[in-house]
Amino acid sequence: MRFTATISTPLFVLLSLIGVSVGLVPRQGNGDNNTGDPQTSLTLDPKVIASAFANDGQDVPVAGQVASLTSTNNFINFCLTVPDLPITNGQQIQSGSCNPAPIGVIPSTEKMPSSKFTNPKNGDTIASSVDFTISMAISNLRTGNFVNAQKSYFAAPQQLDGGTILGHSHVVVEKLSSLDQTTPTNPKEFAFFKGLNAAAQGGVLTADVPGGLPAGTYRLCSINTSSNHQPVIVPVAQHGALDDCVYFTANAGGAPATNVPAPTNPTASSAAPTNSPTGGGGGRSGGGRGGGGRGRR
Ligand SMILES: [Cu+2]
Repeated sequence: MRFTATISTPLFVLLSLIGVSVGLVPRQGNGDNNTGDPQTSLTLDPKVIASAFANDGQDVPVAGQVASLTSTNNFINFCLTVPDLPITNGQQIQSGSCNPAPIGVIPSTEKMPSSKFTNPKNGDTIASSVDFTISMAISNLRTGNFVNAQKSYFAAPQQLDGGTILGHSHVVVEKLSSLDQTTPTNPKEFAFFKGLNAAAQGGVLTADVPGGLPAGTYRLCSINTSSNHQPVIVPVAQHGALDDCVYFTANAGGAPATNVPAPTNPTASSAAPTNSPTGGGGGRSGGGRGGGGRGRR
């Protein structure tokens, strides 16, 4: 770069001191796109513009359908429209934020994730306050991939490996008033939560629940996500559920839930504290057992 070479040392030092990087001196035209790395360029490459975003969709009206927001620049500056909100910036901001990362890579319909709990199964009754292991069969998710949940939450697009979404799962247990409860639950409250950081063994993910659960009725659901903890995204609107939920009871007379072996990966739990997939929250609410490490991850 001749420009750089001709800058005198004192000038270069001055530029550095005032925070001007020679590399960031604006270039004219589209030089960035021709010579620079498009993954570091601040210029939108026309090749990735989704031209259909300019259409609000109302040219094909459907009763009750609302107009889409439109954009001719992939919404790259969208968060400027909500100036009162901070940029998510990799954090789990409880008061709300605006996230600028694109959705990313979407698999084919042949690779849509699905999961099903194998323990407890729907309708099971397990022994209350006794250790048990949640297990869940999962397909079409390259598990074991999770990023730092405190620094990189929603901080990168969904990615695939060999056509399969890279990611991990989580399980959450919510206490219900009864198995046939019809009122919505409060997502801020749960009896147990765990990020399943380890890769599936034989297609099955597991989570130990030390001490088990107090007597009661519960809903157990999966949260299948990409590496950056965002819910998995699939190519079509009409698809089967990408997650599972089962309903079960814990009571003193319940059968010990021992129909699955203990996890074979001893790091499944120990990996979590510093890489807590969904971090905060904590399981201190809901089931009454709260606090402690349970639910923290
Ligand atoms: Cu996660």
